Amino acid sequence: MKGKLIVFEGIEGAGKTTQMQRLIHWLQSSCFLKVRLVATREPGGTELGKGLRHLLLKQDPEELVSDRAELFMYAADRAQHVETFLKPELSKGTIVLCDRFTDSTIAYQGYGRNLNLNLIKQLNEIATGGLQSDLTLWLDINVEAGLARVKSRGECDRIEQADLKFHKRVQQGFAELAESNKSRIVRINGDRNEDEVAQEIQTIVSRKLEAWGYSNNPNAEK
Ligand code: T5A
Repeated sequence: MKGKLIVFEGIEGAGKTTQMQRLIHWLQSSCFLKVRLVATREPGGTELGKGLRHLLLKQDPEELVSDRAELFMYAADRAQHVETFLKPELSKGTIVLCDRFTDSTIAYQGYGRNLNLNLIKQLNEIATGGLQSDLTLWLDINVEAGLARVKSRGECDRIEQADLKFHKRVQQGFAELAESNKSRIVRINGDRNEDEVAQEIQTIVSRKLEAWGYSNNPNAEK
């Protein structure tokens, strides 16, 4: 793979979408990269995935989604995303910014829904064909604060409406993942204002890009 995969992770309302957009604008305006840059997300990074996202997040009091069905739908979304979007982009040398990836499944379906962690790791392996993020930015935020941010936007989706204990288990999942994957996952305190969080992300990402051989000189070739 010639490109790099940078993933944003965290609980509901952690600020991933906001910070990913800010990073894109900063990278584009700072002329850091002369290479192609794309943004995507899970679930919903492909046409098939958009349909799965709708099925996964809609509120339907008539039909409960079983935990295992939920797990397989996230895996199906990921398999399609990796095969038809992520791998082709990375093989072209693209820097891909992705809102959520494999750690979300471990945190939400593993810790949150209490499904078997080994089974989830195997499913992640099957869905990704072994593809891992090069850098994961974990926005760590107080659970109640994150849910309050989401609720202040209005209607909540099916997963946002799960009880507080569920979201606390998810948070614990991200904390344990970060602890055991220190070279890949970087913790960022998301309980600060947007500018402070964005500044730290820029510092981390620019150091990584330099370490990977990208130059912030607009005249330089990769
Ligand atoms: N899921 C996903 C699984 O269960 N398993 C999986 O394998 C995968 C891949 C995805 C759902 O699917 C689940 C997790 C999710 O429940 P989604 O809509 O993509 O659904 O959900 P989120 O990724 O959680 O999106 P959110 O929009 O809820 O959270 P974000 O993106 O972290 O937060 P953001 O940036 O939209 O900000 C939320 C609000 O807070 C404000 C923003 O303006 C916005 O209003 N905000 C701040 N306010 C104060 N201070 C700051 N620093 C702020 N930053 C943002």
